[in-house]
Amino acid sequence: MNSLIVRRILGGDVGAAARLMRDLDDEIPAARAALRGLYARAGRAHVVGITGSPGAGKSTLADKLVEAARRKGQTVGVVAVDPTSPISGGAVLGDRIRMQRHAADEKVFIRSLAARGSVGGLSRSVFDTVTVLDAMGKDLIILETAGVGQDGIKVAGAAHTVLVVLSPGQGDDIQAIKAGVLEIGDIYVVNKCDHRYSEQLARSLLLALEGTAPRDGWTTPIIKTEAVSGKGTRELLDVIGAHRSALVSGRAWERRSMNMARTAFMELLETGAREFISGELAREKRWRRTFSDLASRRADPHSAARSALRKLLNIKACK
Ligand SMILES: Nc1nc2c(ncn2[C@@H]2O[C@H](COP(=O)(O)OP(=O)(O)OP(=O)(O)O)[C@@H](O)[C@H]2O)c(=O)[nH]1
Ligand SMILES: [Mg+2]
Repeated sequence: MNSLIVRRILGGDVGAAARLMRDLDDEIPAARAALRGLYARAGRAHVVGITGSPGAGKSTLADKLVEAARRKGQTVGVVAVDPTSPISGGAVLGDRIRMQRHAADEKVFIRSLAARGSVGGLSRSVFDTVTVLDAMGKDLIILETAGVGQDGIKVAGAAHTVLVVLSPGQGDDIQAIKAGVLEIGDIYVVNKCDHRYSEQLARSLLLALEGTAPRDGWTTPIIKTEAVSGKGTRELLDVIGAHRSALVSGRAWERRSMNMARTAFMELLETGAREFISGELAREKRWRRTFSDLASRRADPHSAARSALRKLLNIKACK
């Protein structure tokens, strides 16, 4: 049964892929078993993460990048992590409608995932979804994350190339630049270049980036775009391709792939450990003594947690 699903997906069955992604999201064990077969066949796609301030134009840009990539004959997968906040509900609906124009193109696969309040704005099934798209043979996978700052930063561990999108006229831009995105961007995009303050933003970004050392033999460029009209998006796709070439020739591709594997692995370990611990703590009776010792200040939380971890995870030396 699983091998049938795997064969179907590898053979390009879009419906089977969509069903598997849904089942993975619902944590159905059979779906995970099918993923095993696909994982072995994945590993060729170029995963491009897009992060940036809310409303900077990430989705519009992703949509135009899909168009540019299709013109070049590339097949594309898009994973859009929707913010769960009800405020941005309208924007999400907008994204869907915008992206719908690619729905008839069987070489494009778009999947929206809810952020579900997980760390880094990356839902747990992001990695699984990317694996399915990769196994389907997509050349390019665009991963749009919700949020910036500490949240958006996690995308760096899930992509080969990280795009940081900023747009003028948003008070939080320089704040966002400071909040750690300067270390994660491989390509900076100043979007909304039709806006009168865009030059100013590009200048302050250039200044902020000055002195950051080139990473993997790549000097971080700043690309100006106007995503609504598509201006600059073809050039941006070329730069994305150039970054891939730089990674491959400098042997950094393997390093990044390894880091992505590590992030996905770590995410599963953390979730597994958290679930295990929650399950254990739910057995109230066993812990009542600990809780009451803590509440009455007979024990302190650090020592109690250390000793509980030692017991639960069988760790010999726990810091
Ligand atoms: N003037 C102008 N508006 C733009 C440009 N690019 C995007 N927009 C508009 O900016 C708004 C937000 O664009 P989105 O693509 O939804 O931005 P986003 O970063 O995906 O937003 P979230 O996912 O909600 O954080 C939309 O109304 C777009 O039409 C641009 O180049 N110029
Ligand atoms: Mg968006």
